Amino acid sequence: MTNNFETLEDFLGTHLIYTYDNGWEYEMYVKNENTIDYRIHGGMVAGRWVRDQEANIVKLTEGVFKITWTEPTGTDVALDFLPNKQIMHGTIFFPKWVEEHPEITVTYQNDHIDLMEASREKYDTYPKLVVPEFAKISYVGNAGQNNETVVNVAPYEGILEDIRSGKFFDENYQHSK
Ligand code: FER
Repeated sequence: MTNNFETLEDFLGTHLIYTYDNGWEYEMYVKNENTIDYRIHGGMVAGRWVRDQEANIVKLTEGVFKITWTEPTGTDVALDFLPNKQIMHGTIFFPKWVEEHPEITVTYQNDHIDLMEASREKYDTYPKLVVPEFAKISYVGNAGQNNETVVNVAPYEGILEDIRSGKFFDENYQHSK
């Protein structure tokens, strides 16, 4: 794995897989300076995947990067990545309704934005479920910015093994559906 991240430019275009200490497994693609794509592979909302989520992405200091955003579901997320050390820390702030009805959010969210916004009005927000966890980064790939093929299929059994073993992407970091 690469361990020479310094500037924000180094971090943009990076594709990461990590496992939180509570066992939840996530995949993040830092698409460009204000956009992320991701898939969720384990945990409360495993199976959920999202493209083109707007996010705030900054360098805190050399090799340390922070990504923060709020979801159409009302879930808020704050993530700190130390890719040179293969660790990150994330805090997820779930509204009460996602904890009670996680299955509503387990989908390709982009096709169901209206349902997410309706659900966050219909169900309870409070008390929120706060999940702060460290994670170990198991994969770092240099996908380049605005690569539309990194997150272009739903998560399936074995996809992370396919990615980590090098089967998923071709030599130009392209995945054909
Ligand atoms: C992460 C933690 C939470 C992450 C995404 C989320 C891609 C999103 C949670 C949600 O939308 O419910 O590390 O990385």
